[in-house]
Amino acid sequence: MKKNQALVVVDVQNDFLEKGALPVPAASEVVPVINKIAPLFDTVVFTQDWHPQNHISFASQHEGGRVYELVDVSYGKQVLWPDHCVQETVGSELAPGLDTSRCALNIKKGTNPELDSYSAFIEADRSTLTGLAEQLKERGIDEVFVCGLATDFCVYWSALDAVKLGFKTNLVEDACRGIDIDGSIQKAIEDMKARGIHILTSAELS
Ligand code: VGL
Ligand code: ZN
Repeated sequence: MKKNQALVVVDVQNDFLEKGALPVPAASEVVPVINKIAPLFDTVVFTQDWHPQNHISFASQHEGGRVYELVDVSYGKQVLWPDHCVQETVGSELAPGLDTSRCALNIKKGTNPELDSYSAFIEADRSTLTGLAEQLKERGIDEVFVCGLATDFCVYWSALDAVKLGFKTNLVEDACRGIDIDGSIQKAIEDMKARGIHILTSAELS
């Protein structure tokens, strides 16, 4: 791959694996695919969902809150999730077997108790930057290849924001798995295509 291209590996963490707190079906299948493509890139970013124990996205923090329920919060609608990816717990660690030897940047997001961040670039208030875009631009990167978990949440929001922030954006589809609430994976893929995100497979990279 070229110097101006980065691989962005979103949230491949224990809590999103099959036995985790917020399991993504077949999630661990992305690990060998990511390990295969990471060496093709000079810059590899690993993001981690990194919540405090009292995070606003946890159903446990809302009276009568139910998992997958949509509630109103100060910055709009928030899906309520099981407690997941709590900072410094096993659940928030990157998945075992994931080769991070080429990691250039590690972004931790969702750290503010009052604010979620599906996106690796812009938090859910749609204005707070995580710093990733700036760090990539400093390195001369203007094209990203996004993969990881979950296709229909953090991968989707990260890819959309990459476009918004001026990056040429690609999705490595077989290096992603999704949660799929009411067809949300297909909806996310269609929306990404409509916004000019190039969908490709790992076999097309070299
Ligand atoms: C994610 C739900 C809640 C994700 C993170 O990584 O896709 N999904 N927090
Ligand atoms: Zn989260």
